[in-house]
Amino acid sequence: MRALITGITGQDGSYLAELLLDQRYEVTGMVRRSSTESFERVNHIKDKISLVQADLLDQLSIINIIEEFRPTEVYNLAAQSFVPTSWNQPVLTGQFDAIGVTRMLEAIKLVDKKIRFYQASSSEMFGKVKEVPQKETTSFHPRSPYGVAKVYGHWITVNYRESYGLHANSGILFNHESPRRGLEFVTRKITDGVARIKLGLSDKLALGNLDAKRDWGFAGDYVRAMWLMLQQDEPGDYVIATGQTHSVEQFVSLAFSHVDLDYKKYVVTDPRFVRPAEVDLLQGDASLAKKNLGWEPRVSFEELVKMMVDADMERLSSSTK
Ligand code: NAP
Ligand code: G4F
Repeated sequence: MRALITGITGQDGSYLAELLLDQRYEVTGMVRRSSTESFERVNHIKDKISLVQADLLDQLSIINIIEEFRPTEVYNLAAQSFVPTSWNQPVLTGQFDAIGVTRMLEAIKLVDKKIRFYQASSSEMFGKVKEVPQKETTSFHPRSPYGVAKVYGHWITVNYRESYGLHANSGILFNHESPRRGLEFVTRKITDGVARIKLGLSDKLALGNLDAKRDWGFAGDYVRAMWLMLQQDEPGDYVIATGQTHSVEQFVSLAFSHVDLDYKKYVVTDPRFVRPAEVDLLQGDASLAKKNLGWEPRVSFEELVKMMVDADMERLSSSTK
């Protein structure tokens, strides 16, 4: 089995590469050209994978990589994934997260229609939610250029499945986190902030809307669901979530209390981190994934928060020694 992962240098790409290597796949990662290479998240496995340059913006580079490597499975994880950036760079976000998906699908259609395809869709598509919890049949109402682009990516995946018979799958993943999460996302910003305050490197943490609620799971659990989707006889769309929702404030409170601190003494709100349109509440229903894929999350919310705080404490303690 040969897998091509776009976005291999990201949080999910690194966990998925580990999982596929364990299953004895040959793994190729698509990376975009940069003047400085930062492959931090995959450094520990770099001898076991191949990294090849191509870009979601460049159709020919995608065709070439698929033609040359001939993957049996393609996981399209690459994206401009930070919601606030999508208001500042809406056109680029659309190019990566919407049209980029069409480029991937066109390349597969051209080179080999038997290649199985995974699209990284998002619970941000539900936006101003129409029902609680959200499932595969819940209609979309995205609230950011990112969410809008992901809706396009989702439907073009469905469309290529229905039009050309591709084994094209859309995983509608709710927020998933880990010690490898980018520092700008709220969970990692909090756990990094907690560790800095505990170690005396900082004395406050500025956040935006503390009332927003998310269904947070562990990234290592969620990449297993991606792989399971591509092992089914029939392609499909699946919500992947824990089914539980917590507010940002609850995450903050648990993270601070894990190192015996009272968050009220350190957290300040800053309007710079408040969004023009908010997604107030996400809570997913993953019963279809449980039934068809046998997928269930293994790491609880409490375990996730503690894992992330502990990892940031360890990283920052060793860097200050
Ligand atoms: P991430 O850590 O931000 O990683 C994004 C990856 O995309 C990076 O490897 C990045 O490469 C790559 N990339 C961006 N633009 C590219 C381009 N033009 N050409 C090639 N590669 C490009 O994101 P993640 O959290 O792992 O998420 C993976 C995917 O799942 C994304 O599509 C995201 O939108 C989606 N998703 C994530 C979540 C979540 O909670 N994490 C939930 C639902 C859906 P560089 O290293 O060069 O920047
Ligand atoms: O961690 P966030 O930036 O993640 P968001 O916007 O939910 O998006 C993430 O999950 C999506 C799946 O639903 C993915 F598709 C997407 O790629 C990304 O991985 O923000 C979570 C919540 C928001 O409601 C935000 O307003 O936290 C709130 N928040 C409050 N203070 C903050 C902050 N978010 C950030 N990033 N920074 C803050 O200071």
